[in-house]
Amino acid sequence: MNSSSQGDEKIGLTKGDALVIVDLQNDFLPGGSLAVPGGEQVISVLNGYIERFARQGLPIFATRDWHPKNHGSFVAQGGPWPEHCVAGTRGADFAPSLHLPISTQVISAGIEVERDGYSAFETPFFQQQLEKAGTTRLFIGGLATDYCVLNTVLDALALHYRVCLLFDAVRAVNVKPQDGEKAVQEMVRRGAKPIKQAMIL
Ligand code: VGL
Ligand code: ZN
Repeated sequence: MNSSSQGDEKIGLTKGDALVIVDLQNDFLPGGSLAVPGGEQVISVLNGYIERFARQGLPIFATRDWHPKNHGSFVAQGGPWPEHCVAGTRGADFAPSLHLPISTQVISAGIEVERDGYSAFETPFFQQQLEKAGTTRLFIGGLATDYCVLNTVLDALALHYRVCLLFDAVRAVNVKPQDGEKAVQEMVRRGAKPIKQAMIL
């Protein structure tokens, strides 16, 4: 994706918009057990988006990976990942430098042993809260591009939400080097609009 494909188009935030920050948790950041390369770089960008949504009184959601100690995705259970984001541990806490307002609605995912929880929509509570807030357009960024961001965005599109992908505020695990790029391509192909902060009025 080059910058010209995002153009100089501007986007005004309006009623029905909501910000969704995916899994900005210590374990996905440097020093964490499943650190996403460059993950720390999205924090200041997300703080900028948070400020704009908060200023307009628009809802802000923060999802979190919130696993039981014996989660099926962990190596000890034969899964692909090191132990990460165990509910209640420091690694599962939101990044301290992420300035989440007190009104932020927290959505926990991956709480069942046998389910990956890669999409916040696996938690029915998420969609309920979106409907309650009259949300029609989601601005989604966070970690990781090729797992939780990808799955949350694809579910949102399947449920007919409009989706703006915060292209400047996502980073990929890249188990294979192109995974992040492919994930972005798939999200865009399915209808997500890649945006960057400067486009927001
Ligand atoms: C995630 C790998 C394992 C994510 C969660 O938040 O993208 N990735 N669990
Ligand atoms: Zn996980």
